Amino acid sequence: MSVNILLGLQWGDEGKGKVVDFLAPQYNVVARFQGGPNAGHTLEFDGIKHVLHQIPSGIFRAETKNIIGNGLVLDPIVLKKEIEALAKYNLDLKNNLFISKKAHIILPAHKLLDAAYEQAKGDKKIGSTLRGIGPTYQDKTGRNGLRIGDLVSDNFEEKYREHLARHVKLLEFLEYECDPSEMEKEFFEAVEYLKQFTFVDSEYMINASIEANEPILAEGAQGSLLDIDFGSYPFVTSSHTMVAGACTGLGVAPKHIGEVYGIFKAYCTRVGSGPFPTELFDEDGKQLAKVGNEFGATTGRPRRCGWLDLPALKYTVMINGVTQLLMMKADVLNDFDEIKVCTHYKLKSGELTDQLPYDLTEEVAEPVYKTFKGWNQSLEGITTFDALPAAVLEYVAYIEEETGVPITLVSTGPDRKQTIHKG
Ligand code: 2SA
Ligand code: MG
Repeated sequence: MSVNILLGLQWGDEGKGKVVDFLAPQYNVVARFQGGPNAGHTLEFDGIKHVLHQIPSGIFRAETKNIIGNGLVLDPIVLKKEIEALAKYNLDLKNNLFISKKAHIILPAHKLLDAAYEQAKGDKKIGSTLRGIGPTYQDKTGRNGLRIGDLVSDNFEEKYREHLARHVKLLEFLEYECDPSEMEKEFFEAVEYLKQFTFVDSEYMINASIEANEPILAEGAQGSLLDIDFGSYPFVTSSHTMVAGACTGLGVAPKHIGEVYGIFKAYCTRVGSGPFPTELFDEDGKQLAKVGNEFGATTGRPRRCGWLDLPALKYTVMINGVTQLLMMKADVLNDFDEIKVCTHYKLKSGELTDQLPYDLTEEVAEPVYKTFKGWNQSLEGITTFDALPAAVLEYVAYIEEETGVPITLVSTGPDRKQTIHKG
């Protein structure tokens, strides 16, 4: 059995949490492969709204094994809170949550370093969620990190102090005034708390599941345009948010990859700094933000909004080998008389292109739009593609033709039930 991968094709917040939850019944295993507490996956069902950060979105299905892969960076303090917030649902986390021993630990000082680096950037801030993601991945690739497997070693505290000494020097160098010991008590309490859960060699676990023909879903966080290599660098996150990240973040060979579900919003949003060619500053932008309730699920920050960007979508479809497209939040466009899609960029050189230039900010003069007639009606109660208004179908068909990939799911609201799926 192969591993199907679900990932965001824009700047995150495409609605991945909802889709994984919707697809989860088909899978025995749901695994996260990158990112950490910077992610916010919102699930809504039976009138409950729940946000997950580091725990895979299959957690609400009792029969699903949920794996936190080696590619993540984990904050014990946040994870403890996340687990405690799930207590009211009577889930059996000791039996269906598995944490890779090779996942790296976000230490209290990593969060301070995140803030220190951002402060040092002045007006070039990348708009980090300040969850310690960058500094922890930096320590990982710099071969200085601490991993979940280290938590159970007798000298964990000693190792912690060695890292702290190095981080304190860095903080001093960055002239960032803080007291890293402030979070220490909470950190060590969380570390003790986590020891009751199952730490695994997740690469063996997942390959055993492949061998046993169990259906597996790998759940991406953030989006491909925030990928450390292919995103709008340096305004990116520090992990591989693209399909290859699932191979390195779980220990799955490329030959085992099956379907690649690419999730995108019917428009675009971005939180944090960085180029966003189709960003709207007018009433349309305000309407998208308001109707779409566009606020970060982790930090509550308002998201920037704009029209769908096809050059960017085609790019992320390409680098991920997307086999099915899933279009989210179509209902947010319900009340627009006209809907626009950016088909090309006009470059400052005067040239038209449908490819992503090296530097969007420096090279793009303006987006070139194609205008569609809006559907001007509610999509409430529609359960099949055939029943969708003609204008929605036209929009869907155009995106399919441009990307060369079928749209197999259209979401018309946050609830599990508001999902139109092609069989
Ligand atoms: P970081 O935290 O250092 O990895 O941030 C680097 C850039 O990546 C962006 N980023 C995100 N963009 C959208 N959604 C994210 N997750 C949360 C959510 C965001 C929130 O799901 O709602 O609540 O604010 C996420 N995480 C990282 C970030 O904005 C920086 O541009
Ligand atoms: Mg999110």
